[in-house]
Amino acid sequence: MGLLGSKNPQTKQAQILLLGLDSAGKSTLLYKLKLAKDIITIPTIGFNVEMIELERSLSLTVWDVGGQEKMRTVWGCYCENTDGLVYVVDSTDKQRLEESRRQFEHILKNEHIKNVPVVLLANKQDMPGALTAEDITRMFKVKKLCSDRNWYVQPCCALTGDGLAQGFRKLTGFVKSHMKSRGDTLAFFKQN
Ligand SMILES: Nc1nc2c(ncn2[C@@H]2O[C@H](COP(=O)(O)OP(=O)(O)OP(=O)(O)O)[C@@H](O)[C@H]2O)c(=O)[nH]1
Ligand SMILES: [Mg+2]
Repeated sequence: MGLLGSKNPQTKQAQILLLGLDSAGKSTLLYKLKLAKDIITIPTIGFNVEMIELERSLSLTVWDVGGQEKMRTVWGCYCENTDGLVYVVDSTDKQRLEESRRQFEHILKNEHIKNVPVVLLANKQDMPGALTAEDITRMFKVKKLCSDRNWYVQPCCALTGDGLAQGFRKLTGFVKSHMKSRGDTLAFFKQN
């Protein structure tokens, strides 16, 4: 699984939390990114964790936590030390969109992920009638909820992989500047 870290000593490590309701497509997209393969998933009870290196300078340890109702109660336990949040939405599941939005709003209030950058993945874009990234941005009130942090909404399809690398690259950029500004603040406090 490669959790021991990158071979390159210059590579920084970031902890990424991957959340969203059950069946949003979290595990499918994680393994599509990791293995470039289609896998048949089963609902995640507990979590999966994988290391993904999209660029040499930053390695992402991605925590994919199950999204079933009983699992959502423990999402908060995974927030400590998180450097970036990826929130996956099933863009075809209009019935549970409000539930997904409420869970998103709730997790953003966790003090451990205050100011942590967010990428929302508007997944299942291959399906007819899927809501667009613009629809999800508006319906999730992302501008308002994420006014204290960097955010981006990326349309994607976990089955084909379309949009996944773009979404994670955007996150990587955000995470780097977040880690840098946090490092600068720590350095400031150490000096003063
Ligand atoms: N059509 C389509 N189906 C998808 C896509 N992504 C995932 N799926 C399907 O959605 C179902 C659920 O996917 P998972 O990856 O297991 O969902 P999950 O978010 O990990 O769910 P939990 O582990 O229960 O939280 C599977 O049948 C996937 O094949 C997509 O982009 N398009
Ligand atoms: Mg899963």
